[in-house]
Amino acid sequence: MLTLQSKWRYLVMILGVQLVVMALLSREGYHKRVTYFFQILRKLEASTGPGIGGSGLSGPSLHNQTGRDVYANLSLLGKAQTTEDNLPYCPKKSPLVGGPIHVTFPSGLTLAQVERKNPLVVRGGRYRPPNCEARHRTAIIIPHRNREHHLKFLLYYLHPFLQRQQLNYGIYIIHQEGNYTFNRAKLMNVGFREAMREEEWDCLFFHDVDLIPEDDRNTYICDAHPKHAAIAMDKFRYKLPYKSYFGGVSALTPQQYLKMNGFPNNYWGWGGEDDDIGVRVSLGGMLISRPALNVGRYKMIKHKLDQGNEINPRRFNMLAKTRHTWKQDGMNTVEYEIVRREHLPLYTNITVNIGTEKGLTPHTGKSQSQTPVTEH
Ligand code: BGN
Repeated sequence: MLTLQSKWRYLVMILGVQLVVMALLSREGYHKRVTYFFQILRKLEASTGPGIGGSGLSGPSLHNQTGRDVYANLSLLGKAQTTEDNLPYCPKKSPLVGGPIHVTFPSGLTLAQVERKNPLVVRGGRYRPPNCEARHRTAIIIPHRNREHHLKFLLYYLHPFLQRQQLNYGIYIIHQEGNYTFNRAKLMNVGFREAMREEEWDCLFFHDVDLIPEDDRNTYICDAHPKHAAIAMDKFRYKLPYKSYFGGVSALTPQQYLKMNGFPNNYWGWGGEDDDIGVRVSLGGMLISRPALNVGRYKMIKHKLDQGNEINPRRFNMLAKTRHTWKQDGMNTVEYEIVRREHLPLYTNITVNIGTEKGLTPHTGKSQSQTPVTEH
């Protein structure tokens, strides 16, 4: 039952919308009127929670000046075929890919809603196109700790984006156990090893949890050289902050990754590890490939510097030594202990003890422990 007060609020809201629409009808062209109307509805939706599967406002037909809804075109995918054999290859250029995507962060989004929006995603966050054989197998590696809120949004946007690109893909969350200083690059090394154990991925996307791609044409496949994908972030006014920047989202084939001995293991805390990775690309004899500036666009979910990821004061010294250290520190020396591996509906969750600067410490969790995985 609605209270008298909420009935009034509802009535005032309806009247308000009608008044605005009438005002616009009298002074604008048809297209603008419709666009404004949807913008108003979307604002209302944002203030009352997302309309996923409910109001239909986020449904496939929604377009506006800043891009279309990220779930547009997904209904064109059809149902999974019963026989998987003899499927034709997917076209080189996916017919489902559009252009800019409209990215907002509505409050009230739940993982259950994201699951409902992605019925073709299977256990572990895996997907393959139902009607054609994918030309590319891409693993997404996401280092993580205490960012569940961001993860939810990333999954909401990433799943349909990758499906429209007709990829065979899997999403891996590499969760750092414990409270010791965060180590983004080492978590990426863990992700590389663990994802490659499961499947012969031909491309790995190393992806920050707070970056949402804003254009469908930013294809999540690898290039002839390591790719830096996040070249135009809103926080840097959609430009590269500096020429050698390699942070946010990057993509390498397993061969490229191993050629540069993976990523460094010894950058604890914020900063510098992405620059080190950029230097490794050239030390490995490779170049940086980048998408067009109007395509490699990302929106960053705003947040404060995390606790446990304080700025690393040693990063300048370390960076100055990369050319002497890269062969002794990287994929060939990474040590860690898998604490838990869960194949959840929207992603594979790998919880890992990566230790501290001083090496591996026994983890404190009660769950099954495994022999530390050491790569030499
Ligand atoms: C740089 C950081 C990067 C960070 C970018 C963007 C360093 C090393 C000293 C030169 N690099 O300055 O890690 O991704 O800013 O925020 O701090």
